[in-house]
Amino acid sequence: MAKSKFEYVRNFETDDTCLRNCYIVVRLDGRNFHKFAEQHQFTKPNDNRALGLMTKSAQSVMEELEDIVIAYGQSDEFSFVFKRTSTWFKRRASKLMTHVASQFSSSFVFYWKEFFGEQPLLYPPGFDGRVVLYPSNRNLRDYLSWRQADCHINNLYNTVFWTLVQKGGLTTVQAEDRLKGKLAADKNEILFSEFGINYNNEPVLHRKGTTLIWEKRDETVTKRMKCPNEGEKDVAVTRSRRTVEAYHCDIIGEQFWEKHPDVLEDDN
Ligand code: DGT
Ligand code: MG
Ligand code: MG
Ligand code: MG
Ligand code: MG
Repeated sequence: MAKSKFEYVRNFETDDTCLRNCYIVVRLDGRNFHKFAEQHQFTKPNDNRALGLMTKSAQSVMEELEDIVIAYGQSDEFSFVFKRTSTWFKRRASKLMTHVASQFSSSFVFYWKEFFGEQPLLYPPGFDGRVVLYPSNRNLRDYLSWRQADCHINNLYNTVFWTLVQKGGLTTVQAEDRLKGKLAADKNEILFSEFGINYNNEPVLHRKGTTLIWEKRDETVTKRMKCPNEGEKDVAVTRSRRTVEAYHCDIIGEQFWEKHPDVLEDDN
C-alpha cells in the first residue's frame, strides 16, 4: 500500500515496552479525592459505599481486561498486577495503564447508583495511573505489603483522629495536636482507655483493605435436555467457573500466599 508523506510521524512514538519476566503493576489513585469525598458527603474516616464502588470498579477491570492476577485496594487507590508472562498489548506500558484507568473510571461512574442510590454524582471523577515493574515474587509481595501497611497506618490514624473529634468533642486542630508524634501503641491506648474501642475489632475491610483474586467456583445449574426415548428431562449440570473473589485479610504474612499458591508464578 502506498504510504502518505505524513507517515514518518509514526517514528516519533517512543517504545514503552515493559521488561520481560517482570510483574507489571498499575496503580490508580483518585484525583483530588479529598475534595471529592467532602462534596459527596463520604462518612469519615471510611465510607463503605465508596469502598464498595471502588471494589466493584476494580472487579470490572479484572473481568474486562486480560491477565490481571491480583488487585489490592484501599482508600481512593487500587493496584492491579499483570502476570509476569503477559503479552497483552505487547506489554506496552501506556496501553495497559490507560486501559486500566479508563475501564476503572467508566465503571466508577456506571455503578455509582448501585452504591450511592439517589445521591447524585456531582462531577466526573478522574484517576491517575502509574506503572511499576517488579522482577521477583519477593519484590511484588513487598510492594503489596507496602500498600497494606499504608492502609493500616492511615486507618489507625484516621480512626483515632475522627473518634477524638466525633466522640471526644475535639476540634480537628486539637485532634491533630493531640496525635502529633504519637506512636501506634499510643493511638491504640487512646482508643481503648478513653473510648473503650479495641482497634483490632474495627471492621477488617477498613483495617486490611480489599484483595481481589480469581477463583474457581463450582456452579450447578439445571438444564432441560433431550434424552433418547425419554423426551425432555431436567438435568443438573455442574461446571467450574472463574470468578473474581474479594478478601479483606492480611496479605503481608505467608498464610494468604500458601492458601492461594496459583496467584503468583514461580520465580525460576
Ligand atoms: P491526589 O491523589 O494527589 O489527587 O489528592 P487526594 O486528595 O486524592 O489525596 P490522597 O489520594 O493522598 O488521599 C485520598 C483522599 O481521599 C483523602 O483525603 C481522604 C479521601 N478518602 C478516601 N476514602 C475515603 C473515605 O472512605 N471516606 C472519606 N471521608 N474520605 C475518603
Ligand atoms: Mg496523592
Ligand atoms: Mg487521591
Ligand atoms: Mg490516595
Ligand atoms: Mg483503535
